[in-house]
Amino acid sequence: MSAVPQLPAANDPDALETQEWLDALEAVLEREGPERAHYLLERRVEKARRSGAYIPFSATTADINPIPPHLEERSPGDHALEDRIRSYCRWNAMVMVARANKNDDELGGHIASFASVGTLFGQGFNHFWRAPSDTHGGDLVYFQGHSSPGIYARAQLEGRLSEEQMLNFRREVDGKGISSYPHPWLMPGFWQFPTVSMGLGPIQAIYMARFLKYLHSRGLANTENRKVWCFCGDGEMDEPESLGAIGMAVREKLDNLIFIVNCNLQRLDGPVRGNGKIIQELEASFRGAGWNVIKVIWGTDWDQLIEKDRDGLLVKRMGELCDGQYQKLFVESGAYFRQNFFGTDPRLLKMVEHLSDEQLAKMRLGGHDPLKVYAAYKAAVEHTGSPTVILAKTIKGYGLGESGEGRNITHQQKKINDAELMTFRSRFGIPIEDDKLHEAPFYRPPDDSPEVRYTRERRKQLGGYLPERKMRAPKLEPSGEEVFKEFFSGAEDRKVSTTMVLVRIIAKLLRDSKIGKLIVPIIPDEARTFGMEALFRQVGIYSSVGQRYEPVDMDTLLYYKEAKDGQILEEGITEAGSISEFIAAGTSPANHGINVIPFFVFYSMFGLQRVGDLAWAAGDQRAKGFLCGGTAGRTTLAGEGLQHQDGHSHLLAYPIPNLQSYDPAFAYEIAVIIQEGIRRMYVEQEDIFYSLTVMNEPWVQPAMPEGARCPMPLQ
Ligand SMILES: Cc1ncc(C[n+]2csc(CCOP(=O)(O)OP(=O)(O)O)c2C)c(N)n1
Repeated sequence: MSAVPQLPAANDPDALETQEWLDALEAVLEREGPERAHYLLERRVEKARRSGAYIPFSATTADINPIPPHLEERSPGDHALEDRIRSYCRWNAMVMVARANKNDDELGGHIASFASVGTLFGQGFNHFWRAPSDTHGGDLVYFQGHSSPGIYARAQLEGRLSEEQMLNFRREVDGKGISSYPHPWLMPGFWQFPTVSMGLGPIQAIYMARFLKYLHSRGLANTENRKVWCFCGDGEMDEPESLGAIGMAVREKLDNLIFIVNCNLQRLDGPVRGNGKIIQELEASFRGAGWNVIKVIWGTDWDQLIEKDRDGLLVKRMGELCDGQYQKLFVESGAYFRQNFFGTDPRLLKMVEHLSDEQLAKMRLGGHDPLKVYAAYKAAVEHTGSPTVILAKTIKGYGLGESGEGRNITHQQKKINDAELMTFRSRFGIPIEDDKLHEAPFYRPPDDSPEVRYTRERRKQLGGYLPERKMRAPKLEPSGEEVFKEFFSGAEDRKVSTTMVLVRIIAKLLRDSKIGKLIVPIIPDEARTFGMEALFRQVGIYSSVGQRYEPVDMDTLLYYKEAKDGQILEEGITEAGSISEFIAAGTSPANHGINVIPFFVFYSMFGLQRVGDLAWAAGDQRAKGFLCGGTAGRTTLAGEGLQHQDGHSHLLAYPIPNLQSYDPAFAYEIAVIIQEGIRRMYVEQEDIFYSLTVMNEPWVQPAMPEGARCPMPLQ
């Protein structure tokens, strides 16, 4: 749906003609449907362009939901029951943070973010997110990290977490508490994705979706019906990583990927775009990139008003307000809303004269309306051919009352006074008596209550509880000494660089009958620098569409071979993307039940120094595999300038506790490190990963000295 430019009537030189065109279009819409109308419009635009007319591209649509009410899929759920479940989750999430901070100001935690995203999570849990089961590999959900209290509240309702654990929020000593943020080490059986460093969730989700397609295309796992859902804050979208790979998602047709941006219009300090419109801005970015964009701006209460808005006055008014104005409207009274939103035009005022101020104040936004959210999710999961982003408008601190809802301080709010508890309790109908309120008790209905039974039944239907982290892959069989043997005896007659040695080991591993197919070489456009181009032909470069062209070097032995079952992930010049893919591959044993072994080979300087936070995330996520810094060292390639002078990557690796970092000099050392690494990570299933640097200078490779392999057993 393209936005109709808001031209003042005075700019329309022939209103009658305009009306005729609009009527004709309306008739097509009614009789032949929107596709036909769209086709006719596009043909007209194309013709006009070819005749030389300048027709500017409009990346945004009107400031309303693109799915009209009559095309919304209705949720089959028990709405009243789901309403109560959401309310209990809201209450318990708020209570867990407030209680943790009651006696200790230092504990922190967040209330307002989950308060805004509650309905978006609830519909996912009740109707969409599939857990791994015999018939389904499971969806992968990247939850916004600081909304974790809401996930805990849901888990408590389902009976997965005890009240004692809830009371120990942020005090995870002796396994009796729960961590502030999603963390696969602190809560190993629960969290899959540590998402708190903003921007890293979105880019990792994109590469995870691509990796699922890769696994499927190579026949390693059936991932056809699995989806990746990623929740992001609207403030978070300012991180370069959040938007940095959205083009790739379209190129790769990642229709297994759904982003949900919780547009509560606020970040930590204040509005995300006080003077602008973040939803429209994000729509332009995603639409421009080719994503399927679903805006969930207005709730059902607004449907009738929009329906009656035949001359577009209301939609025009919706479009002209900036986010700072909306933020204020949402926290003010109904009378204020009437006067300041509708009061600019008597015709607008007339539209709402049948509604009381109280009714006006309660008009819901799309992101808080379960029906709208359900319809958007349903449309997203059924969409094919491109990724989907849902831009849901919400209120930060929804339900927190006058002091917390939509205020600039709300992000940091951790304490709730008795009056606020009472307002919250009454607004969401939590069955707690007044005289108990000051204790801020949790509310969990009994196990046999309709609410608890419903949550459990819904999860059963969807394959089980979520999130859940489990080691699903079996232990790998030890691989033979054969691959590594030649490197132990040295090559004294010729000089070889350790970069060449590494490449040779990878090439040999790829040929290994047992584990060859599990090796995943990942390269950000430096294969030729490291002498890896022979692999192009040997195992091919993964491409979701194969190779649609005859490569220019087809007549050479090592031509650039792309294939649907290609094994190399040639990422182009994106270290952030490459390490995200490394993480997707490296977490395969747990997330996909398959032991793939990634080797991410990069220009050493552009490894840990460039993408250190993602390397940290890999450690947090218990990813396995090898990070290989090629052409490292302070003395080599000096002529190329200081940006290739890496002698310090190991210092950067040092703080990551489960990253084993090596700076080998000789071929036999590299062979031992890789053989031992595979054994520890995949045979013993230790949750560690490796980084090693390899050099550019060729030198004589000695044989391994007698006894050097002790005390480490190699098999
Ligand atoms: C890289 C990074 N910088 C800063 C933070 C601290 N931080 C945590 S939440 C937050 C605000 C988030 O705002 P938004 O993304 O809009 O999400 P909301 O809480 O409003 O849903 C900030 C700055 C962080 N977690 N990661």
